[in-house]
Amino acid sequence: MQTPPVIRVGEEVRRALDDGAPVLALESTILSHGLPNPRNLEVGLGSERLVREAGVVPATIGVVEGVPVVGLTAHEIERLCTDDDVVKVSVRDLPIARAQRLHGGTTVAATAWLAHRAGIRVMSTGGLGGVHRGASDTFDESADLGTLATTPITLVSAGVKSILDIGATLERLETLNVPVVGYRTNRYPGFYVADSGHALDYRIESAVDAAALAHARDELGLASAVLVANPVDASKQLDPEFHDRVLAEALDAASAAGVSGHDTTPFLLDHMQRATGGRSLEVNLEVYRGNVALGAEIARAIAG
Ligand code: PSU
Ligand code: MN
Repeated sequence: MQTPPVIRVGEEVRRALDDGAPVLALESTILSHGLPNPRNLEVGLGSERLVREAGVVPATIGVVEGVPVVGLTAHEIERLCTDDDVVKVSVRDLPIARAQRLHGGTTVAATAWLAHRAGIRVMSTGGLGGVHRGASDTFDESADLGTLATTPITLVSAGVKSILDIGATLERLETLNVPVVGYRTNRYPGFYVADSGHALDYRIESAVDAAALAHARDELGLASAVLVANPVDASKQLDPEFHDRVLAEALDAASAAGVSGHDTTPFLLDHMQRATGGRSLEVNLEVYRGNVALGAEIARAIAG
């Protein structure tokens, strides 16, 4: 039996990387586990189109039959969006998926790790994983944080969702030596809302500033990712008061229903979606589009 490649890099991505052309990595857990079908497929293919229109080669990353793929084909993206045998793959799941030939959507952690190994410098996501509420008891903190501490990539996100403990997440990023800058803001965004209520010490004004920051990190030989926090446009955010009320209701409902552990996030997101009449999903898509567009701009600035 032939041994599968360790990482399969798509033809177009390989050529772009060889030529020093800009490439933007995109995650796939958002497709396999984060968005409902068929919106996930529209988002998966639509964001690749957006990246191309910006003159950048998209590299959606995922796992196909155990093989990590950097630059999934449209057919493979469709499979991750529609099949129900697709698992959520963070870094620790890569060997299991490989040995058992599983299909997987990769988290920010696994996507960043694979992108960096393939030589990609920039990636976009919607919301970053972080520290869960109650983590001081449960120890539930996303592997995204630890992985970003040792993966020198530039990551564009709209912060972490407010269902997490945002203050604790920012503290952990500080401990892990991960620089965080606001894109044209000094406020850390709260995914659905432009301002999470937490301040940032530093901001950048342009994609060129982000490229300069990544370059400085490389010159210093630091291994950490650079996080660019890109808020949703204030005119498109969930009304902050409405957001706070719905979130409080969702948290109450979760505790009343005795939901805990890995079931908590899907429960809260589903509750938010129903309680906002689908508005939270629309904001989610808007946020993601914005991050993909900015990521493409940064990829171009870095490729120079
Ligand atoms: N945040 C969201 N939606 C998502 C995710 C995060 O609002 O789908 C995904 C991302 O892929 C992220 C992962 O990397 O969940 C984090 O999961 P965990 O907390 O299990 O590490
Ligand atoms: Mn977890």
